[in-house]
Amino acid sequence: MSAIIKKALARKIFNARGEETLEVDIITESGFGRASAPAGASKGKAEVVYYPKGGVDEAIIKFRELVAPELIGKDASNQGLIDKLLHEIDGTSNFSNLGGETAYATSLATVKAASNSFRIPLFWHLAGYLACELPYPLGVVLSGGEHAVGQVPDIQEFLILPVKATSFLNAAKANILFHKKIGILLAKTKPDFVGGRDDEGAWLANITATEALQVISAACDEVCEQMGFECRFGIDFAASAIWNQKEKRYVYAREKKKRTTQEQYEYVTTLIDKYNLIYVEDPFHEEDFESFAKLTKEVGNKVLVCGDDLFVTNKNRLQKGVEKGAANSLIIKVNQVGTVTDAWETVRIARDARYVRVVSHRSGDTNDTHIAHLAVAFRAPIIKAGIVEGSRIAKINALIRIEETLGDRARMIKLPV
Ligand code: 2PG
Ligand code: MG
Repeated sequence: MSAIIKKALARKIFNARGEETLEVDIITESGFGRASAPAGASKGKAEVVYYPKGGVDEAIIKFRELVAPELIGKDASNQGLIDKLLHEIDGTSNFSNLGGETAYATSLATVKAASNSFRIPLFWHLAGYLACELPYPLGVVLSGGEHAVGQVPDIQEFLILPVKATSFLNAAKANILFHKKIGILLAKTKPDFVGGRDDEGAWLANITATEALQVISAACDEVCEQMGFECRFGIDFAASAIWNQKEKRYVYAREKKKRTTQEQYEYVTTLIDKYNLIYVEDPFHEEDFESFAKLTKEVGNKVLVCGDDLFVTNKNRLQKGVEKGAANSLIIKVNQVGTVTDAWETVRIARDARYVRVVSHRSGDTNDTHIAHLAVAFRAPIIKAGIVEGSRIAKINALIRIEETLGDRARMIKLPV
């Protein structure tokens, strides 16, 4: 069996939002790997640049002219070398030449080609036989902010976490039940609810954040009762999207309210207490490490305070966070940094600092399933992958298959809160 690369192809495809994206095929002497790049809607400022100026078309030309010839003859199982090569060809600090999405699709397609060449699952190729722990699925049930239009909550995501599920299959069942119940409750209580959903399959409804949390609270009790184990819920504030730097206020347009940093802090802690939230993502904007640190100090023993736009999977930003005590959890989105190796270096720092890793999809995702494998390989306690939409369920089903592959050795990873 050989993982020597014979051919490398790139093409334009579409993500589930209908946006153009890039797909890469890597063909080795004994195998094949394919990966496509997902896209964010609410992006962190410090993410790598997705595409060169000419978009996907220019990225494909650059791939064919600059990347593919360099890949031929290289060993796909030497991921470090491939990712280093991508950085060298690009020559910038943020992949603005090749495009971060090219780096991403190439890096992932290569690692998949290597695992396929050796006929072993991707997670196994990355982490070895001992990787046997499954993440808890964090699923968005209601949506707002930049993931929606119209009279929706200002908060971007309301998410469920089935914290005491004993298998991944049961955890996924709980999330699906939760999603269904929310839909039924909304249909009963909101005459104008027509069953709309966002890109991630979460419900869209003309409600306030308070109403959303009340509906979720009621559904949560029912799901816990029916499934026989504890489920909790949380929020992605995506606060950078509502932060107005000029006014130094968080602008809640629907609520017609502007909050200072102190008021935002009080709002977040009030919601944590009132609804017993287990998870808060990006409660403050991406440069406010201090408020993250203050909140972590106050609630970090019982709540996951997660940085997404704050860290953008970047090891230097995470290192700064660790030094300041900002957050106790972080989102891992490989396309925020470009390559598997870059993401892995950040994961390593997070593990050493005991930050809870949350491997995550993007709102504009494809039906690629590799993040399911990355979550197991990175020993991430949580995967954020949505619940029911096509490209979301693809990832959930991939984890169900991994659980089956692991058989008796499979177990849910321990959550620290
Ligand atoms: C987020 C993600 C995923 P986007 O903010 O966590 O839900 O959104 O991919 O649009 O950045
Ligand atoms: Mg987020």
